[in-house]
Amino acid sequence: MKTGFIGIIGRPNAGKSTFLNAVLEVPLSPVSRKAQTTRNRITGILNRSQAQYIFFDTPGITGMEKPLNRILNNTARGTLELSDVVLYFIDSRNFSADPELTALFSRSKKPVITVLNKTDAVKKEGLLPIMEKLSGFDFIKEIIPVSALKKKGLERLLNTIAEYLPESDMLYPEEYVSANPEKFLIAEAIKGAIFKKTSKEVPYSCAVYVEKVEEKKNIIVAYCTIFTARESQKGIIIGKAGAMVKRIGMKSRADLEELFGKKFFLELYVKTKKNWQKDNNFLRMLGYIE
Ligand SMILES: Nc1nc2c(ncn2[C@@H]2O[C@H](COP(=O)(O)OP(=O)(O)OP(=O)(O)O)[C@@H](O)[C@H]2O)c(=O)[nH]1
Ligand SMILES: [Mg+2]
Repeated sequence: MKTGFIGIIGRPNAGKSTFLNAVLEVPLSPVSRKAQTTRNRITGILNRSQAQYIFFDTPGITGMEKPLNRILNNTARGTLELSDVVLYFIDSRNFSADPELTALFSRSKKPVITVLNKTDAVKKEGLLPIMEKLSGFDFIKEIIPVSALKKKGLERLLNTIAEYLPESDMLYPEEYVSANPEKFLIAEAIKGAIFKKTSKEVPYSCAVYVEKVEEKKNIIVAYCTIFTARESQKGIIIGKAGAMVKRIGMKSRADLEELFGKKFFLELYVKTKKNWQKDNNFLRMLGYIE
């Protein structure tokens, strides 16, 4: 059989996480309308009779070189090195030439499958100019149109990916959906809920730390802290009489129960950690840097 690593790389909001969740059929990786929802490398494992696919979902690569952006970009770049094949995710609704990404792919020498996503939202003719712009790159081995949202074209894409994976036995037991630790997945779910429920700069100013997880017979109990960069944002996260933090808790609990197939109880605390984005020790504690 085939087994290998697949890096999912692209600009923010291209639909990378939506794709991963669609093929895994569980809400593993947070999705939102906002750019930069994904902040760490997330591993998703899909088992099929012909192949074991080990996907890496990554933060969208941006040009802005703020400290946190640099870390997110490095996560995406580092993923290239680990991958057997790369999925170059494109939002077909608004593609423009991408010299930064194509240079990155060219240097990596990895085979690239270009995925034209969101085809449910564009006319077929709209794809031709994109294909033309990409035709000169010899590292692009295939171009496949899909709709991650409507789950169209995904089987064809999976079959194509398998052609580029090495012959190997499975690397993970069949029941694994992810290689990320439990604490990490819980933090991701909470961050995802914050992205869904809050607006403007607020979600970008939040970090989540999972202190303790207790696995009981019928329920998983997790003690977690949401850190905000400013005191005013703490008020927004808590909300009137705690309404917002309650909504965040309900949404993340629902996702986690679906993901783990078990009942969840989340104990959520909210604290301020001034300018945490610039605090290297804090970033290390959160796992953004090693
Ligand atoms: N119409 C349409 N919308 C899609 C499709 N795939 C994803 N989206 C939407 O695009 C938005 C971004 O999706 P994400 O999956 O979070 O994108 P991402 O590439 O992971 O974004 P970052 O993590 O920020 O880099 C969400 O609102 C999705 O619902 C698609 O095939 N069609
Ligand atoms: Mg994402």
